[in-house]
Amino acid sequence: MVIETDFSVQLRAYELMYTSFCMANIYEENRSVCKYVHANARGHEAIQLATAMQLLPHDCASPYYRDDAMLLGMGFSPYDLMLQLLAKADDPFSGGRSYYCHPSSRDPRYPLIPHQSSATGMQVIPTTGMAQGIQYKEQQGLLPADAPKSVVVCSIGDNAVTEGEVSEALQFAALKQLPIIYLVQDNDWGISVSGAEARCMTAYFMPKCRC
Ligand SMILES: Cc1ncc(C[n+]2csc(CCOP(=O)(O)OP(=O)(O)O)c2C)c(N)n1
Ligand SMILES: [Mg+2]
Repeated sequence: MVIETDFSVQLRAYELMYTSFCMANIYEENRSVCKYVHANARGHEAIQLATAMQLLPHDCASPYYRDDAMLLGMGFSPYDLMLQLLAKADDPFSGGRSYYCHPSSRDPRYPLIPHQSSATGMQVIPTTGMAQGIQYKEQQGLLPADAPKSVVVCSIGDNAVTEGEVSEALQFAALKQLPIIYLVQDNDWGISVSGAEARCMTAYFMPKCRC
């Protein structure tokens, strides 16, 4: 019996987890240089990399404001990310005009990333719209016959999920069965709001299974 021993994917993931960890430490040690508000993937590295390493250039993604490990997993370099941190003109996302980890990209080497706002939850409706656009093109036969299927990933935190517009987007995506994955990173906190406070209501409902 031959046992597969190709650990290249795991090694790459581990390398990127460690890179992300080191970047967070460097930022912390250089607070006087990294003056602006910035968040990082600390504690969230594994889920972000597991997601990013599945994405292909014809997919779309809205990374959350702490998803720098996800950006590393897509193929962006630490240098690329730090250009935005330090508001440099060569920043590949916004030419130094946005906060750290607020990506936007039409670079054909990576998934398509729409502009990311600092207002949490605001990414959800536009990103759901991208999935609707993909579905529309498929249904209308507007894509080449051999075009690969695209998926959209919308990343968000447990607290931003409580925002009203997020409910609207989830409802619409379920109704239309859109090709979108909502990745909720649940760390039980939204700055100072605990999970117990944010999720105090019990008015859940079970949607009918459409499978
Ligand atoms: C609309 C809006 N309200 C408040 C804020 C301030 N804010 C920034 S991050 C954050 C917490 C978000 O919590 P969560 O979605 O759980 O993300 P986490 O930081 O825990 O990953 C808040 C309230 C904001 N950026 N936008
Ligand atoms: Mg949270």
